[in-house]
Amino acid sequence: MVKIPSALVRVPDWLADAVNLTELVSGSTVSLAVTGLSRAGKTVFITSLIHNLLSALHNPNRMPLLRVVGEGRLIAARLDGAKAGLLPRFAYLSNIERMAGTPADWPSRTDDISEIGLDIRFVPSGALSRLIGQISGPAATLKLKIVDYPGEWLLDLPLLGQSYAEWSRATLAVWRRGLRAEVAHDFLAFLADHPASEAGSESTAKQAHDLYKAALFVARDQHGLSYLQPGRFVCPGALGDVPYLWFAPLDVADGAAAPGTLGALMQERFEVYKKEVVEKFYATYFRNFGRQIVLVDVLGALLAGREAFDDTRLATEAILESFRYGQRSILSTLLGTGGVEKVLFAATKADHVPDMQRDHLSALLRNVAAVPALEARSHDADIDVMALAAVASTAEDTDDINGRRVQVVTGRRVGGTKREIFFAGQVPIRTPRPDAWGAPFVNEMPVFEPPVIDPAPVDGIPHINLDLALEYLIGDRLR
Ligand SMILES: Nc1nc2c(ncn2[C@@H]2O[C@H](COP(=O)(O)OP(=O)(O)O)[C@@H](O)[C@H]2O)c(=O)[nH]1
Ligand SMILES: [Mg+2]
Repeated sequence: MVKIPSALVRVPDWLADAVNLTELVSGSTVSLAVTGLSRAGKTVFITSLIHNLLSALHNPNRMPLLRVVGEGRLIAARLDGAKAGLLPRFAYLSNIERMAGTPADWPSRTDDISEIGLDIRFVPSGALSRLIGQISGPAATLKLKIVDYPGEWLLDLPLLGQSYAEWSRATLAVWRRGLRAEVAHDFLAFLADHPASEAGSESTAKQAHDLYKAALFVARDQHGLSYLQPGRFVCPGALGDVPYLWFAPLDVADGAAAPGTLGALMQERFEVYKKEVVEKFYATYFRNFGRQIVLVDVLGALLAGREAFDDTRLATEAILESFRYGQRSILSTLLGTGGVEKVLFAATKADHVPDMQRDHLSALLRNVAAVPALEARSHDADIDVMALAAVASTAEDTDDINGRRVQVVTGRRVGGTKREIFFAGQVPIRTPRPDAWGAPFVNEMPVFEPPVIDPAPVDGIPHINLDLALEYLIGDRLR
């Protein structure tokens, strides 16, 4: 068990004294939601973000581009106490223990929403006179609420605008093509034997649901596919195994299915799912997440090959829809006066490519998400794109490959004994053309172990652009 000191951070004495005399608690709060498809790096991102903020007073050199740190205005950062929160608490302490442990490892897999709060005390920028290094006004406290939720849930937004027949048609069209048709073989065969017009029995519906869900999991876990609907079938969260979840797409005609049929049962469940799950998520949670970061493992998708990459592109486009509400009346109605002010799309795990390739990675994500086309729309959230690594696990090096000197990264695999070279090839700045895919140079991203980490919040964790991302997301609230 790692001991974390209770006095997490120490304030320079002159600053503490000055602040105590004049402090006003402003009570300002900002919600930062961290999302992305499974394995994109949400848990690691939040753990590193918290650890680096808690450590920033001791080691400001980790986060210089977060201006409150770079300008020396941070007074204290601490985790808020246990509360009667509505959401499970994000497991920061056990995650950091794992990453700082011997042997070092990554946090275990999670697939539900969770939350954690951080109080950041700082000197507002106008209140610090740089010349004399004194505070001339009250300090402020920003309550940062960080929420981790599965990006898969955002893939359900399009369902709200679709009838069961429309959704079924669109979904089955996707599942009857290419690799997916093989993956869904058993489900598709079951559909052939059970038309929507047969009597709606509980066991047939459940069987169809189970077969469909099994196909979703095989597509995700064995083929790296990610455009998988409905999102709660793969990431149920705390929903439990409730009957309204037991549906699946069927070949149905438009309009209401005849009462008592399998089609009618499925249709009814689909509508309950939309109301109880999708609408509630947007109206209860999403609307309060003013700032959001969407993590996308573009590099992993690129290395996994064309089919996985195309699927990541589809999923990313679908996720983006949740941040465009100018014209989307369904979303505007659900969000009311709430809504997202800023969203950052971040290409994660950028420590797997050398420095000079990282701009390519963000350009690729910009292209994949079609962000240039979005920037002109005034009603949308403010959107930006960057490449980052929440935990930099590699070092830069050069190597001779096919007689050419190339930049590579090196790291030690989890469980490995010696450092290895990793060269991902040239990262393209846009989606590769169909004929450009060929055989991938490597087809898997190595899992390098985290760097050496002090479990106490003093030194922080090496990262790439984590401070820049935070400055974009919440910097304005720390001025
Ligand atoms: N090298 C490196 N690996 C990362 C980083 N972020 C995530 N990973 C890897 O990706 C895996 C999944 O990350 P995790 O945060 O659990 O993803 P989540 O499902 O989105 O919460 C981790 O176990 C790590 O192996 C990073 O910044 N650098
Ligand atoms: Mg997670």
